[in-house]
Amino acid sequence: MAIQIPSRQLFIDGEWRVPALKKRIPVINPATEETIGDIPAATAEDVQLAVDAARRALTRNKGKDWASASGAVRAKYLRAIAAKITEKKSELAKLESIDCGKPLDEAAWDMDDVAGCFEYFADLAEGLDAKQKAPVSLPMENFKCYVLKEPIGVVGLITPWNYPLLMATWKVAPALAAGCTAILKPSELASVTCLELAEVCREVGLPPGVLNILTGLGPEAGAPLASHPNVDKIAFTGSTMTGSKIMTAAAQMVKPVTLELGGKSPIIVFEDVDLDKAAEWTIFGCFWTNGQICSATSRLIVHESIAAEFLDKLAKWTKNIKISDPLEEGCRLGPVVSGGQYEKVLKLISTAKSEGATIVCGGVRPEHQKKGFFVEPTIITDINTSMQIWREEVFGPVLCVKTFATEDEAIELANDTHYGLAGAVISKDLERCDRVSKALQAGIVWVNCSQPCFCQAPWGGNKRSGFGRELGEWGLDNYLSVKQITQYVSNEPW
Ligand code: TXE
Repeated sequence: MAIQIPSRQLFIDGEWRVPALKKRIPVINPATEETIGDIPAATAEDVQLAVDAARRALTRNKGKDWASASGAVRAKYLRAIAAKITEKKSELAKLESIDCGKPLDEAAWDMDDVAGCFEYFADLAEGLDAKQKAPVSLPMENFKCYVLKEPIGVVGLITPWNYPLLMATWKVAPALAAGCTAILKPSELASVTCLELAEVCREVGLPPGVLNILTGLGPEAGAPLASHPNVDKIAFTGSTMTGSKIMTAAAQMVKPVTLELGGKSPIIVFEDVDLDKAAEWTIFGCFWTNGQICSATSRLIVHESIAAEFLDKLAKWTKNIKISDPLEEGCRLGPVVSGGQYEKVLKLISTAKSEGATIVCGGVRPEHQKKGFFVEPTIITDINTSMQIWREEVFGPVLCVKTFATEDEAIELANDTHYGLAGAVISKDLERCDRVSKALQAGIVWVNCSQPCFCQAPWGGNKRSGFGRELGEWGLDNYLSVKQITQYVSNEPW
């Protein structure tokens, strides 16, 4: 019998609640196509209950609410959550793996990152106490001014399926650290570990209503959250199209949003590189998590003098990537997340082929995988820059290759996209790396590597990849509102 996931309900006001319409969504293991359980489907009525609970938790009895608790108190809960995640790491990793198709090792690393992120924002929550009442120097001596950083309020957090628990944590941890209360709406394609986060919150005794978790479909659960008048801010990671809808809904209420959207990031490989090292980063940067990373460096721009040799090496190594059930030892590439995503990836590849591109390797389902949404890692050449495969986010294991002759040409190719999330430059010449880093239109640039991510450093993009920065101090600021308090101190009569 297939492994089953725990049966859970919606998490509202510190309790499990059956969804108002009693609907549930089946959960499919993408490696086997078997149904392994189901998750509750929230609708507008459940959103209302969750928003009310979050508002009560924010403003409950004076002094006992989440917003005015000290950063040190909030940090205690965040650390307790981190400790529980670590305790349950192998169970959570396995659930993540069967829910979204991620190799088990990678899912386990994600759980370490989740715990690390809660710990990191616990530190920042403690630090906030000391930063309150920061003085502002004014040019008139009979006025004194200081600044308070206050939680924005009740926040809606809408997250995707590629790093289900980690992407939720990138939002939940800073929001709670800042003193906000939250409603998390994970992706209907991978919600299982987010429901386990609810169980963790219950176990550590997080006050009711501080974090509410509503699983469900985007239009039915996400949309009413984004447009709710009593939600003070929305943070979203997902597609550019849905991000635009969320921004439109938020605009009706003049509600702040942060948007982390799609990408089509370049990796520029110059002629002076160590080919082995450059190949390792190119493969990792595009095929890690099956290419289902918003920052995947999926457009390889390689110097024409090394292109043939480099491509040979890439193709040879790519063919050796172990594709298997993600729970199998040594798996490096599992299935993509769903049947829909599988169809999307294969269709983009076949369109590219029909437009004259060459498939160097991959492009099909692996022969040995009879079931599951598997796609072989794919390298494509003979591309022109107007092709869909070059311009659109694939969100699958597909690397597109173009060559360049000069540095200016490489930069022009790299920046010729609506997206602006990330980019990588590989060269031994660090001055050149510096020039190119500055010239790339992206929120994140990696030099001689691709994809390393640290919760201390800002994360986010430009152009249609969204705006706002998550992680680090910038991530905390997303959930804080700045208030100036200015006092007239003269003894002179009015
Ligand atoms: O994304 P959606 P999907 C890209 C990637 C992928 C494509 C489609 O190219 O192939 O998007 O994936 C919620 N109001 N990325 O359909 O729709 C939804 O329930 C409010 C890149 O999964 O953006 C989920 O929780 N919420 C990306 C979340 O939005 C709505 C990661 C993301 O789903 C909603 C994921 C609505 N009207 C996909 N409609 C990245 N940047 O990392 C949907 N949602």
